[in-house]
Amino acid sequence: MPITDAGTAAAPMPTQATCQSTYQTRVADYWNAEENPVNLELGKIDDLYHHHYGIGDVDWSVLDESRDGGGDGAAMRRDRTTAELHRLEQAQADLLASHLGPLSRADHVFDAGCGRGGGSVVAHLRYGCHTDGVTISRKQADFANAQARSRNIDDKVRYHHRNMLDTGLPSGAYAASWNNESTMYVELDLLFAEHARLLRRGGRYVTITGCYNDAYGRASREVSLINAHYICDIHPRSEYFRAMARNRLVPVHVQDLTADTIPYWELRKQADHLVTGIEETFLSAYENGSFQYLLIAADRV
Ligand code: SAH
Ligand code: GPP
Ligand code: MG
Repeated sequence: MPITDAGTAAAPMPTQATCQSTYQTRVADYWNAEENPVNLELGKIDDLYHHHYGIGDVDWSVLDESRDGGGDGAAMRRDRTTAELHRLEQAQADLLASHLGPLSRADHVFDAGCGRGGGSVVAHLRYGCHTDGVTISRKQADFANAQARSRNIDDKVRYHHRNMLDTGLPSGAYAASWNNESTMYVELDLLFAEHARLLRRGGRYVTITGCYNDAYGRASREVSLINAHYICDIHPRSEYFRAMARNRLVPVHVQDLTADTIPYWELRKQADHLVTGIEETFLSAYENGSFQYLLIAADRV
């Protein structure tokens, strides 16, 4: 089914998430209520709102100002730490986007589990492409569309309140698609079947995700705590490759980002004004080998 220039499908599309389970309603409730400073304060810096973690080396000089001195020093430490965490989250988004291309301005891409929309904006600014983002949270979709309007890119960057397993978007219309930290909310077979339906042959799928390590055994205590914290269900690493193979997605690049994300958590742990309480759990999960931060890029064959 062709997509019109404005990025809308020719056929009627559902206006809200369909076939929503009770679990998915609880997940939507979480994201409709979510207002963590670690997400909003970072996003405010340049209006790129991310709900994922960071990668890369930390500039530890951000902590040089005294934490306890009060006044300007403490404020400067807070602001520099906030900016540094945002820089690392932005580096993660840039890495994912770099694996989507090459793409042209005429191409359409699909952002599955788009959060407050930052990832689609990054892809659009990089490639000039059309984007469709989908989130189970109405509030996030409204927020992201308001951001696109204020940037004057709402003709090409669109967000929908939908279930990513059942998007109603047109088959074979997308040159690339991705999940940035959103695969742990769904059954992978259902998810990859929807990506395979939406992607054209030769299209590119990318995910950055946290998975549990089969070589450790089963899900560790820390993995279970992360699941409880976010109301998600982290999959084992093996399941990604099995489910991709069953759904015409052939991995072309796999990168273990675990070592690259640990510095982000080390800095976040020290950001008293931003911590949510999950920081030590992530660090233990990575350090005891039970949990891995992974990028997988695959071709739709
Ligand atoms: N990819 C974004 C947000 C990740 S947070 C980013 O990198 O910033 C996880 C997102 O998955 C949330 O936006 C949540 O609403 C979404 N999500 C979870 N289950 C979903 C489902 N079944 N359909 C659509 N979105 C879903
Ligand atoms: C989103 O980030 C977190 C998730 C989508 C769930 C779990 C991810 C894993 C890799 C297991 P966020 O930016 O909303 O979280 P926080 O508020 O902690 O920064
Ligand atoms: Mg965050």
